[in-house]
Amino acid sequence: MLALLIQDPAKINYIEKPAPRPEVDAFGQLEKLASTFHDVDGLFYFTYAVCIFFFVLITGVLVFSCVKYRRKTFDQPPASNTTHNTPLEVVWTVIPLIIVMVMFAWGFAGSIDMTTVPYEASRNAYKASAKQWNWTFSYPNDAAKSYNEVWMRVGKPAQFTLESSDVLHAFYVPAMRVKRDIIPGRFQTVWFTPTDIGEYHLFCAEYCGENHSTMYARVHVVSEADYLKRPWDLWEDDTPEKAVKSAASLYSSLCSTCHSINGAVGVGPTWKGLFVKGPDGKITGKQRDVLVKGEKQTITVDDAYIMESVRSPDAKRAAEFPNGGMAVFPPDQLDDRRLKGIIEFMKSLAEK
Ligand code: HEC
Ligand SMILES: [Cu+2]
Repeated sequence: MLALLIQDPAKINYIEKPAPRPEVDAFGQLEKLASTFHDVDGLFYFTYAVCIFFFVLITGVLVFSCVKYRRKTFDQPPASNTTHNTPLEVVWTVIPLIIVMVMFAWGFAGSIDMTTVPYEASRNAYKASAKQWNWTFSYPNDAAKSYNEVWMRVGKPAQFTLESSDVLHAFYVPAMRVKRDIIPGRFQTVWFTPTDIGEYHLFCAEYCGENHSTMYARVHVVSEADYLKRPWDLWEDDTPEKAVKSAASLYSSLCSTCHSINGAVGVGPTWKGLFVKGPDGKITGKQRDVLVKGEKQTITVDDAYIMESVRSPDAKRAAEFPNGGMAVFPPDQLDDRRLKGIIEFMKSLAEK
């Protein structure tokens, strides 16, 4: 697993195994529906059929007329002097109007459905926090968190409260037919009932900066029995070695978009060489220039400095990054236990 990280840690959001290829529906146009929102598919195919029908009709008449009524000689008189045909004009205005009104009513009903959270879903409420460039999920009636992965019970309506701590993002799970913009400073909600056990894609569907394309998460829909095993809680009963491993995967979910571990400078400083191993095997922090309110100081990297860099990054900025840009992680997004795990992971990178 670490080998994978070392290959290209700066760019790739660590993914343990490749994402499953989505199954498609009978017409091969949409991901196979895995929620109760059938309406979306009905409306999509209706619109699609209408478009194809009129495309063929209009282009057909156009091509036919171009060929049949083309000018064959220079002095040929016009084929027709007709300028108006009121009945025909009424027909081609009223028929499209009716079709568009059907689409509107269908779509409006669907959008009301999607934004009116039923009581049962509101009792099974998740939170999805988006930030550049990762997702943090909290579980219904549970203090647990997971990153870039979320587990849900099959057949149980669920609500997601969406929030962003930086810029616009969008919550998009194609197989569930839900998509909702996430607006900083506002809570948005979506709900859906997953109907099939499986693994589904969750994308950020609003361009949100350099690593938008890696802002991807997975939705695991599992049985009640599997859910009760709390598959998201990697950190329960961890040994120190396992904690470093879990921290490595946290690193790739939360930090790798900006921090490399191979020396490459990214959006933020590399973690390589933050800690060094002395000849006696003792691990110590390196000397580092920081800016405190714009004043340069030299400090020794230690646990407290790392904690501070994550909780209030602007207190001491790495001197090469005078403009900051570190993502703040308050304790409700990354608790002390996990943060300490990440510090152990940083120390595990120390070389002689
Ligand atoms: C959006 C990009 C971004 C993300 C994501 C990010 N950081 Fe940073 N980080 C920065 C930048 C930029 C700096 C340099 C400015 C500063 O020191 O405030 C920085 C600085 C740091 C420093 C100080 C490093 C040094 O060399 O002194 C630490 C420690 C740190 N980040 C830890 C983390 C951890 C842990 C995570 C993941 C939980 C994380 N960062 C996620 C951008 C990011
Ligand atoms: Cu995005």
